[in-house]
Amino acid sequence: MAVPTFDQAEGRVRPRYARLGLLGLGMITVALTVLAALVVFRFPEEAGFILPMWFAAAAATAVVWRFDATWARILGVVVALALGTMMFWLAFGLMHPGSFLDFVPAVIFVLGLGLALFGNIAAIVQRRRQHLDAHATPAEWRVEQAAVAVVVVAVAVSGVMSVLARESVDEAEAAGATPMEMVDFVFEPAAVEVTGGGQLMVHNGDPFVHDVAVPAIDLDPVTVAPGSTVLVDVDAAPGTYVLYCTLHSNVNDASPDPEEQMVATLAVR
Ligand SMILES: [Cu+2]
Repeated sequence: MAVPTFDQAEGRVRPRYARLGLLGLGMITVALTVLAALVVFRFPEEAGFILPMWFAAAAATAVVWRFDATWARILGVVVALALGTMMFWLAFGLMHPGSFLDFVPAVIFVLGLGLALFGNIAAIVQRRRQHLDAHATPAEWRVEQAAVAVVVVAVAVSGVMSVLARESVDEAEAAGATPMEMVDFVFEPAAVEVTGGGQLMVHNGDPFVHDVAVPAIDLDPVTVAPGSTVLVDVDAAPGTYVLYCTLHSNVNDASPDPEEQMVATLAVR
């Protein structure tokens, strides 16, 4: 004979997995809060895109938490699916553990998305089958603990890797190299000149990872971690080539617009 819980006393019994669905929505909100804070301070012109996403996540989390009903969970699933579609590019951050602000929000977002969809859908099904349980099951606890553990490990590993991934170039090495800056998702200057066999010295002033690639001369992407400076060898015949950040532009675009994409022109003399 189970002791009635507070919820049962109020006539509401929570389906299994409902906690996981709520945790998932909460994680999505946390990931978007980090991103929204960063965007508002560093890239205010992009705030019009991120703030509605953040608001949708926060509102869905609050509604599911407050109403704990099937209609609220359906709303939670719809919002999670919409955010997963609009923000799918966040998942690319999983490939860059050496860039804290790319990697950690990606881990929290992807994990949260999975839990939000699974938990809320399972809870809706449980409610229909009248399989109710006011207490979290041991399986639910384990999933919750595992999710928290994954986030803690991601923060620790990515934190250490981000510090270790920072590269710099000393003055002697930099002699003769053409400097180039990556800041606010733009190459500065947008046109650089290098002598064949010379070097570019590229600094990343953004809190996100960028890379440098020139497919036309078989220069594969060179990753530049946040705050890092790297030297890039330019070994090519004289000519003018398009230089890309492959993470923030489309290398298959024959004549990319520098306003739209993270590209620059490389002239080799
Ligand atoms: Cu980039």
